[in-house]
Amino acid sequence: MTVEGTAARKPRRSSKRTSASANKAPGAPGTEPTLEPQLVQLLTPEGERVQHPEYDLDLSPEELRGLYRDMVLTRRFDAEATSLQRQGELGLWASLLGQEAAQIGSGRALRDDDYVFPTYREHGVAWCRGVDPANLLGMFRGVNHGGWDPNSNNFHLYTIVIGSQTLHATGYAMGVAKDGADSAVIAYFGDGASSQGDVAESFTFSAVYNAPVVFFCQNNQWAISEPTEKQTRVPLYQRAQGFGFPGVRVDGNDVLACLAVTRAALERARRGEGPTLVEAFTYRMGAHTTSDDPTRYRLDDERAAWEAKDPILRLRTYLEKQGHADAAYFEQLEAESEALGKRVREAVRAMPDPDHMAMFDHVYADGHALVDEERAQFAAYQASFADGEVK
Ligand SMILES: Cc1ncc(C[n+]2csc(CCOP(=O)(O)OP(=O)(O)O)c2C)c(N)n1
Ligand SMILES: [Mg+2]
Repeated sequence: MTVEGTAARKPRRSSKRTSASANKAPGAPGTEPTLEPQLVQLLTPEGERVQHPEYDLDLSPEELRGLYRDMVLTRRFDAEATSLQRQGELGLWASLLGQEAAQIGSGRALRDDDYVFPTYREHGVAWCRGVDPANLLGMFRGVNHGGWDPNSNNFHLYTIVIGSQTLHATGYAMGVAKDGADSAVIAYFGDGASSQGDVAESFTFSAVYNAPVVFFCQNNQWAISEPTEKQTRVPLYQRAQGFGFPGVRVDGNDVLACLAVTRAALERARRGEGPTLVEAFTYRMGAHTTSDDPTRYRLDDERAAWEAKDPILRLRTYLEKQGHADAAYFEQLEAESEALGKRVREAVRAMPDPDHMAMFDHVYADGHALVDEERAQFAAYQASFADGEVK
């Protein structure tokens, strides 16, 4: 694993972030003596296949095209959801733009019997688990509290309380180990979440109990308007070392590397060797959510620098150079993308409004006096509109 020693790091005095500072070469002017590590990479931004001494992958042309298709369709779905929010069909959307490789690579490393605990941005992982993309939109439209049965796809409901799902994953993984099963658990979280106490606690427990869990941190460089340098003085993957398990930083825009690294971490968990922290070094190309305006806090040239590392483009370049995909393939995929967008759009518009009182259901399995009181109050309020007038 690519774990490096930690060295003292001078605090940054300025809260101003310069362009792509997290990516500066070690020793570059304006950077502190740094620990910036090598990323695990198997496919460069230019679409060149490179070797790594520890991680390898031997995929057929069909499997490579499959990863490409997953990323393209996920991006198309995501763009449709953003448009639907702009058209007033969704209340909010959290885009995954730029993070397709991290999600598809890690998602395709999973076995069906593995269990996933996502945040609210894991639309690509949901796709890999077979969750109908249209079902992801119900919560963002405000018509349900989730939209899918977690047990059907071993894909938990989206979790908004930052970092809390890492504890759920750890507890679940401890249960898996007690059952003697050889499946693994993966918890997704962000760079911002890494500052949460819940995440530190889950690291402690999973390490001590040797739980079969992979912590997959998508370091997309921003937690809303806070840059990663406000979350940590060391590269995030190095946190694992202090808890007693390995950490590895992977090029989060390289779908092949994300697949290889996550696969190895899952295998390690299955062998009973405990947790791994994977830091997928990537970039949130869009806004935090549709309620956010990133031009208020980050520079255009930072985005431009990351655009050159686009996860989809580099795989397309590789497929074309290898002769694994021709123009007809790309045209057919384009048509499939458009059909997916249309299907999702129609499905969202057809979603029935829920019974207002349903929001009180399932808050507690066995009911609760406070929820009963609130239900009664709300019913009385609703009744005051009975003939269209407030009484
Ligand atoms: C416990 C908690 N605190 C604060 C928030 C508000 N909040 C929502 S998203 C977010 C930033 C999360 O950043 P990161 O973990 O990097 O994930 P990203 O959104 O970049 O994928 C915050 C602070 C929350 N949802 N839950
Ligand atoms: Mg983030």
